[in-house]
Amino acid sequence: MSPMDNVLDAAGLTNPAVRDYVKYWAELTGAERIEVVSAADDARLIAECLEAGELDPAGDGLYYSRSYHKDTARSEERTVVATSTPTDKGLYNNWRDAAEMTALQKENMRGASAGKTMYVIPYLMAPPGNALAPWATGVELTDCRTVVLHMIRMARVGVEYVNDLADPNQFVRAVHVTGDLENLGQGTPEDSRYFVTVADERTILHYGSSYGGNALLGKIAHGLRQAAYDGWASKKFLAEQYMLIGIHDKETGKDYHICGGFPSASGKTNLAMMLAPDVLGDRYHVSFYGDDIAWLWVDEASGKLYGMNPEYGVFGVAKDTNEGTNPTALHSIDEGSGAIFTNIAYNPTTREVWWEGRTPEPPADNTGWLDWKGNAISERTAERADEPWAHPNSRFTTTLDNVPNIASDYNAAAGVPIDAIIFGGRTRDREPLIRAIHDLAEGVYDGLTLGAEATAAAEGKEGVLRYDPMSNRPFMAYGEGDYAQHYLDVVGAAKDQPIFAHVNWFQRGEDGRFLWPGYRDNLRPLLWLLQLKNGEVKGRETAVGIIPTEDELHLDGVDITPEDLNTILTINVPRWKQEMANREEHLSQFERLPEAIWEAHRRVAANLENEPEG
Ligand code: OXD
Ligand code: MN
Repeated sequence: MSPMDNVLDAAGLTNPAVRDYVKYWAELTGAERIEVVSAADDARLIAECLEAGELDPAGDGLYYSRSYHKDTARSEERTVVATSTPTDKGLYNNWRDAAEMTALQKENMRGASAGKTMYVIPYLMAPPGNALAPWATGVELTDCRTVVLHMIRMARVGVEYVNDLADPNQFVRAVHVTGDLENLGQGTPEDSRYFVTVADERTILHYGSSYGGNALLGKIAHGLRQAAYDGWASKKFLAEQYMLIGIHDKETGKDYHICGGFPSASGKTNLAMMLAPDVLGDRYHVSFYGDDIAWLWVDEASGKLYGMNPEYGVFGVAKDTNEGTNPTALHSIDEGSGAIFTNIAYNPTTREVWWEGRTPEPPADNTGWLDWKGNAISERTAERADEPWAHPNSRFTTTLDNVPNIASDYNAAAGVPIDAIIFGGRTRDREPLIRAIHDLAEGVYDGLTLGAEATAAAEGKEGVLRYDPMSNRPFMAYGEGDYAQHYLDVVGAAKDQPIFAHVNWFQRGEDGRFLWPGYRDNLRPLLWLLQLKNGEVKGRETAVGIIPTEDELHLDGVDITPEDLNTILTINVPRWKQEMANREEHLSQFERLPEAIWEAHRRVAANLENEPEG
């Protein structure tokens, strides 16, 4: 019996296919020892990280870490989806050949964990017992201890999730090797990092980062890219970068569930964690299921569309999180929550943390404060005085249980029936507050033409969208045309169709101010949408969908002028016509785009031609 067998036996890891996989990669990466982890190891691993200086204490039951300064975000250019089928190439998935990328990654990883421990993390990206659990099972191998702690917060972790699989081979093989971060040429022509999902082999090989988005392989690489591919290959499900919420109507006793996609920086986490506005709180309760990923499938027994959040935690952006924007998030990282902060500002003396937008001004007395790179704020030179204290992509990691309004059934095997699917971007002048979409094909069409306005000068012309189809641009696993067909097939098979809508909380006035107050008030247009679906309101038909009349929205307590309200409930026809030409160009890039999507596009274009301008 080898020493490695002894470790696997002691950990109770019995699945023979998992054992072979662990041995293969331990040998290839040259790890000095292996350790199989489960959620119960959290406290011990925290203590080890504190001792080793990989974490610092940030209050009672709160922890702080700093990543290497060139390793603070996902790298889209270095992320590829590899398969053996060239027709899997899409516009956005950076398709590469599987054999070529596997060979390259093996060379990168060979011996790269020498002297280190390789942690074995068996995980499940689903509520236990869920219909999609066979696609949600994986084993991450990592040579980074803090990655283990993040994974324990973001996924269900333990050998029980892999030991008794119906097919012992049906698990995602997810290998993470950090590499020598100081010598990887990040962002230069010599960049040697690669983040590869070998989708048709269900193998993830990530090399060259310990930042969460590149290193927590259950989340984005498995939960989005691999799962999107699996959902398509099995014809069974969709994996989407969606938030998922529940709305309980205390008067009627009914429960509703809404999921939806938003490109980054469009307030998805804030929406997911929203509470009802005070004046509506007696009637409605909003509950949180997830802020980033939803898998959708048709339940065989009821024929209804169901959804669930495969994650077990939140990997949230800290910037601008405060009592006004997202009190729920703040309470999910209270003392005792076990939350881990990454790359915010930290005061080792007082153990306090701070990030831009946490309070309007940074702490007045900057004594002892260190910025995200670990440099003393008080010693900054004049020209560096305005640099942010925290990295703009600094994060907090906390489990779902810590979110105060977590849905009571978030962990239920069944998932929840989906009533509505919404898309929303950050659009300054064209998209109304909400427009309900007529049917599935128009819904998918709307998702495919989702985007965020170019902000940085280099990124494009003012008012021109950087398209981000379904908010999945960085996570597309196969061709966009095939993706659209698969979406039509999965949702189209549901007995009750969800209602689709496009929302926009970000219209601005001439002076740049936001016209709609947003945050908790965003519940109001969503309630209208559910009423529309129930036939309780009619709305007003426009060329691009149905929008609420002013008296149909519950507006008690909303701070908005009649003029601004009128603007956000009106369609700007000339701007829409302009946008249609951009959309045509955008969609033409997708191979095998279903005719139903082109028909939806032409229908909307023809409607706009017939709409009076004004
Ligand atoms: C992302 C994330 O990068 O959710 O989209 O972290
Ligand atoms: Mn995300």
